[in-house]
Amino acid sequence: MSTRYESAKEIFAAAGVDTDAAIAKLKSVPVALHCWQGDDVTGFDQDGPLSGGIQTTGNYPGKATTPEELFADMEMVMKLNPGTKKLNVHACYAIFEDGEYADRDKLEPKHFKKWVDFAKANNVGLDFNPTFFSHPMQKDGLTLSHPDKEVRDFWIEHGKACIRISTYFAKETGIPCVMNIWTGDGFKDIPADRMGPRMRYKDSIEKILSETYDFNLVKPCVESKVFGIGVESYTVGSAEFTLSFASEHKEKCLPLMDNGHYHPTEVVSDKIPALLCFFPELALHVTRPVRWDSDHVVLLDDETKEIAKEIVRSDALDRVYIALDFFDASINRISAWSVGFRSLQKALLMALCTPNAELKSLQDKSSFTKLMVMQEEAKLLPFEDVWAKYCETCGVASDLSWFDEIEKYEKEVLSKRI
Ligand code: RNT
Ligand code: ZN
Repeated sequence: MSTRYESAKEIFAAAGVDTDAAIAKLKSVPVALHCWQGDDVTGFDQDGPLSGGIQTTGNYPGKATTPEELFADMEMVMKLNPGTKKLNVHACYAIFEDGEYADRDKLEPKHFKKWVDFAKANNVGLDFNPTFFSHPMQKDGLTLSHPDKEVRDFWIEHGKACIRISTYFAKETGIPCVMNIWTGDGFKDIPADRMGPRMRYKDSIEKILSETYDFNLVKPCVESKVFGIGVESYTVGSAEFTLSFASEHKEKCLPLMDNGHYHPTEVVSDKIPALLCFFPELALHVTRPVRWDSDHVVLLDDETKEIAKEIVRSDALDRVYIALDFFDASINRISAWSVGFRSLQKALLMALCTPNAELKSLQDKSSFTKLMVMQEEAKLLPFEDVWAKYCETCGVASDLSWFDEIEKYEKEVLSKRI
């Protein structure tokens, strides 16, 4: 294996790429692993179905139904896959002990102490999300933009509680906590007033952000969306709304782009360098939309590679917070997590192993013929050997034995769950 790597290293070096440096760099880049792939976005704070503009499909056996099961599954994913991880937790994953319960507006750091213990035990940071869905106070499909002040106030209190919990996460782990605000607020059919809900949404998010926090520790984000299931005609937090909001509040929040949330021919890869011209930092949800925001498992497809390339070429690995966001309930969930995590790692490593400086200089010289030739040539560089080396240095399998472990775990653990 190492002879193969030595040979690949020479080939890359001849193309102007230092593969050792690429491997070392990737190890310093955290990617957030979303807890909600483990249980189809169910959470622990309520018994109802997933509702409010998102949907999982599939009924594969073995999903986690308790915190202990979810922790065990996530530990397995972290162990099997290379790279630096962060855990991404939703507020509906609060862990209540001894029969206590707190509604979303009353959540406290103590309800997430087990998550902190789990993160510390695995030496990873934590990201957080208020949960504005799957709850009876989401009325008529609306939360922060509802015309009724009582509804809005409930969700504003939830948002503020989540900022306090995010501060707790950042202080406990010593790693900044990205806190993403996404709501499914919108209408199934044609609205009579498009601006009113947006003005209320703006005011509500501003009220949430009036909670005191240190922007070095807590990074609130606003995520846009084009449409949701059951809210096909109008989304309050549209792309223009969200981007304008983030731009007006640059000193206290970031824009977050989910690549399933745009019209089908728009690409987030192109939006990354556009936003980097104006925002010091931004956040991403990497997903795979199939015809709509279907949240399929991330693969090593063209757009995933382009997203990684744009971050690397913009020299923005420390300005872009990368998180995964998909939930497939039709296949083994640990495998889904692993394929998604590995795909993004591969895309980032490929981007770091691309002769970006040379390609850029061809563009700047307007040598477009050679640029096309070189870009095509770069696709055939022996990346597989660099990936194998990266996996080896991270202490994980680069061959399919990681999947053997998942099959074993399915047989011994998952299949015994009811
Ligand atoms: C939904 C958004 C949002 C959620 C998570 C669970 O369309 O992408 O980010 O997927 O908050
Ligand atoms: Zn998302």
